[in-house]
Amino acid sequence: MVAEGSGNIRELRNFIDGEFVASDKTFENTTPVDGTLLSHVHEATEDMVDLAVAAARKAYKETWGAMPVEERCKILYAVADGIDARSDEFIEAETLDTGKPRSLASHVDIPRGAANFRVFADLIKSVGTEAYQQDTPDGAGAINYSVRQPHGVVGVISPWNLPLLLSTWKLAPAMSSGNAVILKPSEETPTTATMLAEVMKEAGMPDGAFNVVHGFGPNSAGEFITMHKGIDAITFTGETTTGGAIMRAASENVKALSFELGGKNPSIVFADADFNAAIEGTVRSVFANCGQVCLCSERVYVERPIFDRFVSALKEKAEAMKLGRPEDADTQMGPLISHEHRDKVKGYYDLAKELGAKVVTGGGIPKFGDERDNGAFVEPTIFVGLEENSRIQKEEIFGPVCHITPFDTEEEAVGMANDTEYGLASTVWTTNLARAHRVAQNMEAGINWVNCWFLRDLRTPFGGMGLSGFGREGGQHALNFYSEQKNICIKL
Ligand code: NAD
Ligand code: 6OD
Repeated sequence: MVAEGSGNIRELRNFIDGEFVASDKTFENTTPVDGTLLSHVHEATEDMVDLAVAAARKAYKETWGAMPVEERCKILYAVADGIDARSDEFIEAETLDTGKPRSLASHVDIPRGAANFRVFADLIKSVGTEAYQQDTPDGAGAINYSVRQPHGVVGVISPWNLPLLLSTWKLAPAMSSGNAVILKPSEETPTTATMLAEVMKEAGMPDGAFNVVHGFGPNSAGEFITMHKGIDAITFTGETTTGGAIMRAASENVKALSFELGGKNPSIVFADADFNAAIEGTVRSVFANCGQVCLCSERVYVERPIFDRFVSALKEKAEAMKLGRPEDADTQMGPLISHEHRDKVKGYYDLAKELGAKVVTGGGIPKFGDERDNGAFVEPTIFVGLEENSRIQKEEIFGPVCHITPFDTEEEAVGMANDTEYGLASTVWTTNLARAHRVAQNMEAGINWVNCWFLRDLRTPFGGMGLSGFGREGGQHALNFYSEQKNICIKL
């Protein structure tokens, strides 16, 4: 179990067919706050993934998939209640694994983990299907109606930035639809997935309906899932290049795929915007979770009359930002997820300087003079002065950084915002109603905010275009992915 282990070091085992399963091979999970060892994680072997798939298939056929919807929902509500009941433990685990501030985990990550189960349990009870009356040449007519059938066994591969939020965002609709699941959490953040297994067991989840296998991508649990003949669909959130590798692997057995990938999201600020709201919103959209939210704005476009004022106000906010340990109440930004990721982000900071960017603030690694210097902290950073075709404006950095570009016309701003191969999210700040609608509708992105950022209604379509992926999560869109819709045609 999660709490087992010597001293404070936990042993995180796989969860297969209702049991916690150890492996001979383990890897270390450390916190990016100061490098302290948190746990030994038991890496699943290919045989273990086989066992998980067999257990999931059995649960799909005999228990979970065969259960009346009401009964299934009762268990899912119990899972949500179980997360809430252990909320403090979940918050602590998520903050240690990721380094994110406690205030963020307690307001966003963990409550959303519970909410995801409630929302999809509610939805599956009321979702409908299509029906059509059809004329036929003999005049008797026909009726067509469709029914939903779960895929069977779904592989869920999730990232490290919002571990519980993003895995449950997939697990809840997949499971409420009647699928059995195999979750592979990120190797960087294995704890809350293991705790979720404990919650599932306590909530009365039938053995095999929910499984967790730990490990990495290539030649490990991730690849064993994507190559497995017994897995019917794969839902993945992560980097675009990983999505490409998964797509190639899954093509062998032609699996249904849902991909939420990277972004290079624009934010457009017009001179008529509520200035303070635009600044506060941009502070969040650039720096939240240390910039490690796929929806973060890395490209900010500001109308020229307010450009200088905007840049200096954002600089002031960035410089006032309190970097620190997750548990400190005044911490606004934690570290990046790992030293490896910090090398990548710092590499982009250095590249920006080489390309001639003006560093408005940041660009380096902070010095604390305490154990945080062993962590993966990086400075919140703002650049100006780069060309739109520079790598800094084209590639996802996934850190607390933006480049700000001035613009003179709406057309120019929309053109620059849409000049990307990604298409995940956009944000527009304006008080002109007609412009708000016009610009938002002209954005080449799946999720578009006006005068807000990351305001979520879980019924709405969520997903990206281009390199940001395909398929839509959220509400009925998710239920459509996690089930096959079969048509029945009845000749009257
Ligand atoms: P990642 O692609 O490195 O890893 C995601 C998961 O895939 C991990 O569990 C990893 O072990 C697994 N994996 C890696 N290689 C694999 C392979 N070959 N086969 C099977 N599984 C494999 O992503 P990350 O670094 O964890 O997350 C950050 C990225 O995720 C960013 O690019 C970010 O934009 C993106 N993201 C997108 C969304 C969205 O909704 N669009 C949400 C969050 C994060
Ligand atoms: O809020 C959500 O449902 C969601 N999928 C958020 C994704 C954030 C990306 O890092």
